[in-house]
Amino acid sequence: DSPMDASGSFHLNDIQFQSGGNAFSSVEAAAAQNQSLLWGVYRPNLYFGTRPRLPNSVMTGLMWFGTQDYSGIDNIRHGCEEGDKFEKYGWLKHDGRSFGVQQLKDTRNNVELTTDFIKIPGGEHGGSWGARISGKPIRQGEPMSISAIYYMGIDGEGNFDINTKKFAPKSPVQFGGNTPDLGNFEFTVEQTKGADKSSPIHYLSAELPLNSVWRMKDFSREMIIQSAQKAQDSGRQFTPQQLFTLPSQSLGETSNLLALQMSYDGEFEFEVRFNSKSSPSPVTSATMSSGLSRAIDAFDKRFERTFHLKESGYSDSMVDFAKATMSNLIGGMGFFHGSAIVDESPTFEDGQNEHLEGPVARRPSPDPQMTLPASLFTAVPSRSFFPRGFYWDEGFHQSLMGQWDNDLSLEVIESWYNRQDNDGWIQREQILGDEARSRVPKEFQVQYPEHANPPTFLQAISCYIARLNNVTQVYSVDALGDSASLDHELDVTNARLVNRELATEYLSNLYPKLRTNYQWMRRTMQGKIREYGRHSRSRMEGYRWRGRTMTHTLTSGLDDYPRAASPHVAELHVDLLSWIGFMSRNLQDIATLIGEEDDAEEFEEHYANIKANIHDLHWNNNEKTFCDVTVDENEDSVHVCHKGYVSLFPVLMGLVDADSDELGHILDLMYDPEEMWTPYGLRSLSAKDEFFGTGENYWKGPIWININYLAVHSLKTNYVGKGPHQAKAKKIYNELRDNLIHNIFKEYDRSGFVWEQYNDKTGYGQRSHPFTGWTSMVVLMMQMGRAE
Ligand code: 6A9
Repeated sequence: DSPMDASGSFHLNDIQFQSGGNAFSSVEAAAAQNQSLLWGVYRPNLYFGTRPRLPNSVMTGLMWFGTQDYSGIDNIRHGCEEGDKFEKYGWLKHDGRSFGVQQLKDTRNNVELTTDFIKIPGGEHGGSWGARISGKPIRQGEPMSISAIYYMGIDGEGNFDINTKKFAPKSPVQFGGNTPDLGNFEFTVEQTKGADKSSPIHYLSAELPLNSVWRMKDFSREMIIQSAQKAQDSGRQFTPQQLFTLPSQSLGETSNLLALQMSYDGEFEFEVRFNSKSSPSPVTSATMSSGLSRAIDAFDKRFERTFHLKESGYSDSMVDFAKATMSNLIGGMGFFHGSAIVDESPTFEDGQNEHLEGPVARRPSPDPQMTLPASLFTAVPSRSFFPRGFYWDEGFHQSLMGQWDNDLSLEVIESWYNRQDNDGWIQREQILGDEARSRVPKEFQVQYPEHANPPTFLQAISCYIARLNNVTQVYSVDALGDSASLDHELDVTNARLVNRELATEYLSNLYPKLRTNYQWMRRTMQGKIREYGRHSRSRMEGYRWRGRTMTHTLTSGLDDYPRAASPHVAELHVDLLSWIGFMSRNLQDIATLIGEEDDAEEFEEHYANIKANIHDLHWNNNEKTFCDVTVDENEDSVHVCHKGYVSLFPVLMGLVDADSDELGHILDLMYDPEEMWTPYGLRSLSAKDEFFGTGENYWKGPIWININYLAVHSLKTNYVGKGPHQAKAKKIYNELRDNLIHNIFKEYDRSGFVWEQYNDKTGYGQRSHPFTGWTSMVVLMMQMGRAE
């Protein structure tokens, strides 16, 4: 018997799991997660850097600069910067747990770098790992002179065993160390190509205070300039390579930092190996090589098994594009730790000062404070421009990542909900610690506890539930023999997918937080509804984004999208009501799953009321679209209609019935080239809107992939094959999906990157890059397939 009931929801307790399925106990599962996710390239703001998922511990990183002339020192490569003008960079393959392969083309320095990362599990401290860094000329025949610095530091308790009095590094450089949380370990740095025994290795050893390893670029540069000045004082002539070197000295009696500098003319390769002493299986050059080739092979097979792209007829280059896009999202995961800045001072009551703009003006006495340090494990929208966690971006990221590695994604989701305060608020932008803060202009640093952001994590969680549902079907059909051949063996990536107890435990632990967050949204974003629709029972369901200024509603995520001409407390936002309806429905599913029947009933009622109010409050029958609401001079409710993404939300969230007239009109709006349709995806604002393409033109025309993904996803799940508009829905689904995939791929091919948004006239990628945040939803769209 299928555990699904007629409505399509199912109960975890009814699921028959395959015996011999994942037999992890909950403690074992948690330990396995911690072990396999302890180490990573969790410093995504850097071109290459490693750290464990521990607050004050070992951090390593790579820097390099060109020595073909004397200006290279002013352009040390370290943090991902668009100004470095690489023609391409990013993880081509990365599985999130065991390995990654990255390629970087530093055009100005004529060097193509490869950074391979491989972990060798074993022991009690997250195992060992190795990095292999290699470089070769991009343009053969032209000179390539590179000075590379690799640094290893401890940002907290612990020491390196380096004899600071007489340290004379020679490849392989080997030294031990220890920290309270990693125990004893050993680092080895070995030059494997492009150097011989006589090649000098310059170094710097130091005893650094807490919270300074992240400043290594500035620190190294300063030391190099100092020693260059000394050298020049001697009156002799030096090549840039001879001149710009670390001073080869130790600052301090003991060491918690070692930087090694190796210089090359032409091809090179070196390895950095970290051996955990508790592990019986050491990482060596040979185990790295064999581990890497095994991991790459497994990755390719698993990618096809997960997404079936080759099988669906995609070319090799498109499959490689999909791999690189997902890998840079996963290789862009970070572990962040530190204080944020929050202003919890009271705001004016609604009704007072109702025309005041923005969070600062709304506070009689602003009081920004540093919070206690906290941690977050998350992917980031863009390694170069926004290398930190963003709430609504992350829900998209996890819809894809969960498909690849279920339990990794659940770790990230849990990490975010651990950032929720008792009221139910989660900071929209997670700027944790000085390193993260150093990338954010002052005026954007403060977070305000009345600021929300779209609840996309519920999308990620609903994807998890869909996967559970799928596994259930696989395991509950009679053909158990067949399902056994599927890869649901004891596997750390899907323990909480194939094991009923673990899934129940996870969702039951998460659920109270989801509910608190939902209640917080409903309470604090509550709107003032002036006119009740015909469904008086639904009068409460109307909402308004806080944190609005005349020109921006950052909290909505659609920053400069046009809203009512001036902010007003009687405004109602149709995208927000849709999001809250989306929450009600998803929470109902989750509550049902874990047996919270009463709650489920309550959510169901909210949902029905919201659906009614979407229509009653927000549908404009003259414009044939959904609109925001505000009041006019006479305080009468009026619609504010700017056709574009905001108008689509009720359809994006599946709140509009397949057989409604409204759906037909919204589909027409999408498909009209004079409004939203382009050959590259749906533009954010109708070309007919008075504000189209004006001002900052961020969400006033350009094409964004997150919203396009929601459109494609909703068309497929809610409207294709249903009701009187199904032919139109299918046509739009197929064409839109094709347009998006082909343009994003074409632009990747042309420019080397995926982008933050795409130009609605040319299809060109624009703004931040690489932006493998929600633009990576393209992989899910590839997987979705055509509707026949
Ligand atoms: C500015 C500038 C070096 C804007 O992808 C993250 C967010 C989205 O959540 C949002 O919907 N992006 C979108 O409208 C980028 C936000 C960057 C804000 C910080 C700092 C950096 O200067």
